[in-house]
Amino acid sequence: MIQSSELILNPDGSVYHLNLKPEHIANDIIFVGDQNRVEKITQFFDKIEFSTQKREFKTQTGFYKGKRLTVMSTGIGPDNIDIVINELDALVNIDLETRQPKEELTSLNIIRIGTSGSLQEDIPVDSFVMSIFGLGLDNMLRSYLIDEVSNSAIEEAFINHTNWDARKGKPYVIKCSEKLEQLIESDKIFKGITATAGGFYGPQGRVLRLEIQDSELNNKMDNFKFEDNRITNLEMETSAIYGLSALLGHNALSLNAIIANRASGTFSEDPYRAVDELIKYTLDKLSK
Ligand code: R1P
Repeated sequence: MIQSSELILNPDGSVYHLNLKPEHIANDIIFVGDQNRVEKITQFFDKIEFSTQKREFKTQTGFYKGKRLTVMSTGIGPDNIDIVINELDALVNIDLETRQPKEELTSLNIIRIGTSGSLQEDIPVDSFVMSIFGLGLDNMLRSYLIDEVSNSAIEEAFINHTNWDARKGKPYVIKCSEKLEQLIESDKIFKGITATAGGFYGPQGRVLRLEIQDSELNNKMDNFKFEDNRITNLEMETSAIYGLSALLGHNALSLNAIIANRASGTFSEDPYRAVDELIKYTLDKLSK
């Protein structure tokens, strides 16, 4: 039995941070970072059957063209993803009454619709990127036993290429769900490795008033190649989503609207439009 200090439930039986009970979520779940983006998606729904919010975790479940979908904001960063995916998994794979893992497990389909900065000059602002791999620079996943799901060949190549300082922890690499990749891909979406940082400024090479440990890291990432894969973009959730999903048996895919190009120093003139386009594109593919 999982103790009440380990799997915390609210007085109404919902999971602690997400405020959700099992009947509140669909099998197909869209993650967004920003809580205001939830309604940008559900405005297109035929019907919304459930809404809740606690802290940055806002959830709405409803139907889009007859398909039941949940849209949920995760807030910013891999630490939040640890909360979101563990609690979602508990909703489907742990009996909350007996506090025992279920014998028959459910696989959720998780799709992130995020925003991100491109590292490649030829991946312009307002384009879309699908993350074939998540490259975690954040360490969160290293609290789990990840050897069976991580790609050590890409990890070692990246560590050597960047002369990575081991004091920052060991980067990890996890693949997306091939099933979701096939469902969503098209020739208008760039594909590549998405690097996930544990912060927005120093961890992504931004210098305001603090010197950073490796000022060349973004350039080194930008010219890293492993077979046909290059690092396309940098954000703060993908590798954590891929890692926990792979460990728990869920399918995950991360899509990002590119709103900044770090190589050319440009920022989208209308980042909301880029995100809206990605939302429409994804809903259309999911409802087919
Ligand atoms: C930083 O501004 C946030 O924006 C990006 C990053 O991953 C980070 O969460 O994604 P979202 O727009 O989905 O939050």
